[in-house]
Amino acid sequence: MTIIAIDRLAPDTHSCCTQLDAHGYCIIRGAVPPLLVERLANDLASDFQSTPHSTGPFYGEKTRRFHGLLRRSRHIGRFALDPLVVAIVETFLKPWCDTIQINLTQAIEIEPGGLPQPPHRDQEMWPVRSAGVEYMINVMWPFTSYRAENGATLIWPGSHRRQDEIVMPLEEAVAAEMIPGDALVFLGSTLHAGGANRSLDARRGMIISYSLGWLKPYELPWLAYPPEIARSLPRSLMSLAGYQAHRPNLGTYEGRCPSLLLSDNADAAQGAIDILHPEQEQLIADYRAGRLSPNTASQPGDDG
Ligand SMILES: O=C(O)CCC(=O)C(=O)O
Ligand SMILES: [Fe+2]
Repeated sequence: MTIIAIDRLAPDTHSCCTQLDAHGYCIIRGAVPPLLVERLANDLASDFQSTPHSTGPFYGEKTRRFHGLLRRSRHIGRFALDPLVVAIVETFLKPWCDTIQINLTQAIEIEPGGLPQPPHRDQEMWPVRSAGVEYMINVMWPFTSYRAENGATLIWPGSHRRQDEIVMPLEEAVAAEMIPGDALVFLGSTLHAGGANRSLDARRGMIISYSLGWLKPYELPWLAYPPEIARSLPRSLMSLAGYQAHRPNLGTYEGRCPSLLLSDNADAAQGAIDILHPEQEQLIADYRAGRLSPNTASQPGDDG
């Protein structure tokens, strides 16, 4: 099967989303300049060196992984906030949330001899499933070339439509072959795995994933980026990484939007402030005005 790729030179959210919807993944060729990937990879090189091997059958013994990438390189914003990626993510997730959030930033190295990862769907980390709802979107950014022989991510096209199948035949998988600058986007419901590295060189890259803004994220952003660090990072990034309440009143600090921790007067005593949808405010107003009573459940087709 051919790999479903899109050329960034003609960025088009609609065609990326169409491919994601049809196949569960797409590759954006030339999403960012390779030089930028090189700069980012250079910033992270010493972290790769100092990070011990992962432990456990999922992560894989011959891999190294580290997180909190938003604080490790000033180049990361160009990746995390890529307009095409954000538009794609919002198209899939915004029907189910007010705001999206960063679920995870993870650098991954698969060393020579690394075994294939067990196939999985990343959104299985949340023990709920609602038909047609995507909980997260993944973006894999390669730092080295990704080839079938060095462990390129394996994707099972169409697996997002076959969620009852825990595994699918290996022959149906494709290796997402890429070069630095490309980006592999795939749904949280798409079956995938890191491949086996049968080459002599390490395969390096990073995943930035995004989820519904009200879900518990994989990586706790307030620990990865405590306020004293968050204050030194771009606001737009920190909004995506936990410093933004989600209506109604979710993910707050002292009853307020946690973005207050990014300001200078963060320590001043402040009262709680509701963060509600207009419909919720209206419902409360209706209740107070006596327009709601226990026996007046609205009927389908009612106007109000
Ligand atoms: O390394 C890869 O290609 C995929 C990694 C992955 O899917 C995971 O760790 O959840
Ligand atoms: Fe995964």
